[in-house]
Amino acid sequence: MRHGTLRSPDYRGVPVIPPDHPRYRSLVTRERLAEYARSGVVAMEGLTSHGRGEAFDYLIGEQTTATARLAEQTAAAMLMSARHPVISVNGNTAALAAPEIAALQKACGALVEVNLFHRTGQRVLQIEEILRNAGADVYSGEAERLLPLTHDRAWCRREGMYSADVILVPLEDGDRCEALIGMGKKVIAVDLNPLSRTAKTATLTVVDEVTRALPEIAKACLELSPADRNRLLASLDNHYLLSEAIREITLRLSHALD
Ligand code: PTJ
Repeated sequence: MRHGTLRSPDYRGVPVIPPDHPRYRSLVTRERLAEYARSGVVAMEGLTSHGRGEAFDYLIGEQTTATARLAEQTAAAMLMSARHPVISVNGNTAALAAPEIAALQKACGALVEVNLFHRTGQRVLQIEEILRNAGADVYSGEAERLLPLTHDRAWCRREGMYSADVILVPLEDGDRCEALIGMGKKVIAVDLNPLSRTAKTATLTVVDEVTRALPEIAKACLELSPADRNRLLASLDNHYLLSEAIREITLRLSHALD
């Protein structure tokens, strides 16, 4: 399986999705997720998460909005100013964006750690391998049940997520975000749904598709000056960013049939 390229998975020696299909990119992404679900990397439940994400991506026009770009720059400022930044990766994120995770790690120096809701030892190893094959340096020490959660997202590494001050959590469910905030950490969410519990709980939410968001954050990490970073951090207002994301969606909907 190749990562980061838009190749149609070819089970029988014939391309399943013709490249001239108007929804080629979206269909190939679905095929990729389905294949990863069959191999156990993506949880079956992750397919429904992807469908929800697709629906919200339609609503923002399948593009990075002005508000998302501001959030991406602010995310870069948070990562670059952190003492111990960590990028948390689950099955969906690894399947969709392993090369983008590796590139962001290179740009900001964060530690990359796998953290799963539907956790099995086998899935952790599979996802770590995908990340390593994509060029990421994965932190994979002994995991312990360290986060105040009753489900398996509680498992993390003492020197990793548990000690982090800033954590990037793409495609998250709300519980852990809340727990991390309760532990005094700053959480950056990447979530196409501006109404989700994660989006509302995080310190900063990037309402953008993960494969668009991560390269924008990486680019900003390399480009922002210390003065830019300070300005972005001083004006961080997640309520404003979410209201603007909802306003952009409402505006698009009101002109949808023009
Ligand atoms: O791999 P595991 O076991 O850790 O499980 C991962 C999933 C994704 C199943 C788990 O975290 C989960 O159930 O997540 P939720 O609660 O469905 O939330 C995922 C959020 O990500 C939803 O609000 C979606 O709108 C959003 N989302 C889905 N795909 C994308 C996305 N946001 C950005 N880019 C996407 N491609």
